[in-house]
Amino acid sequence: VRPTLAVVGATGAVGTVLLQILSQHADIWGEIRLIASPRSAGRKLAVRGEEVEVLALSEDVFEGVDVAVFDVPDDVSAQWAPIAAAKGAVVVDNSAAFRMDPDVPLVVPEVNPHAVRVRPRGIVSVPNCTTLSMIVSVGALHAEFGLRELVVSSYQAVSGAGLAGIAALREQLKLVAGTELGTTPGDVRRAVGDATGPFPEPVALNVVPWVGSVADDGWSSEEMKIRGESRKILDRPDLRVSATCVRVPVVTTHSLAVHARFENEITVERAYEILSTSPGVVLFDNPAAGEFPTPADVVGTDPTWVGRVRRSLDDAFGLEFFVCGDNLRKGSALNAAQIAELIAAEWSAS
Ligand code: 2RA
Repeated sequence: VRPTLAVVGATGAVGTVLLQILSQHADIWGEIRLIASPRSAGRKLAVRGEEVEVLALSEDVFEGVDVAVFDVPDDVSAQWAPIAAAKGAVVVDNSAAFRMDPDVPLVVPEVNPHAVRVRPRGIVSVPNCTTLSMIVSVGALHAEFGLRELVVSSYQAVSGAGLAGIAALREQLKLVAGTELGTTPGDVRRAVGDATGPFPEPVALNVVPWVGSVADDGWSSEEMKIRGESRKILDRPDLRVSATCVRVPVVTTHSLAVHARFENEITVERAYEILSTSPGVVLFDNPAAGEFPTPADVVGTDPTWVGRVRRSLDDAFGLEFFVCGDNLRKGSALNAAQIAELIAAEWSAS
């Protein structure tokens, strides 16, 4: 018998992409059950070419579910993932609720697929979209050169903040379109008014050096996630990581400028070989021909795209590069689907 899959949060930004991915990947599932808040219950969504009615989240909906992918806010996952696990489902959780729990593996199938098998709580976490957008390429380079330190700056799309983030950028773009705004202090802010949506500042015609909530000593929660999650995924608890997270007026696809420092000396030639042969990575790097990844080209695709690869000028152990990854695909829904498929493969193997 094929395993039953539940998608919790089926109507959200990530849930929507997950249903598309499930419709495109090999059809390994028996029933696919769609679950959302009572507000969305009764809606019909297409998956695998069929209309499926959305059920309201309750204990009973997990009856008979083998794998449950959660794409819901942290507090909802914190409450409901253990309930689904107690009902016998393996939970694949996209929220931050369990990522740093030592009894919950944090899995990127291209980097640490073995970790999925040890899950004492019956929960497997999906890393944050910003970590995911770079870690496949970084993990491949780490396997060859031995990573010592990461210094990254992110350029994060508004869909990281869900459908509300997309709606806010679209509204703000209307408010500033065709104007001369962006030439005097505060003119964009006044035009946008209170239409900032989930962001602390206008994001149209702007960049905002703040993502997430306030953490200690001036850091943001998003920056702390990149550090903690990279350490856990790569199993390097002492890895040195500094991140600066920035929101930019892009709908979907996070980018990061990465400075990585390794134990072994770098050659760009070897880095190219690794990046061009690693699963889930596309090397697109010919600036003389105008070729480097940008979110506008990467959105809607599965891999992490890497360009601008060069050895650090003053450090033979350092590599600089730029990555773009669709934050709703590899950054969340795709990685979750890949984990769910790894777990489903245990079913057919047993
Ligand atoms: C963001 N990474 O882009 C966050 C979402 N988890 O807002």
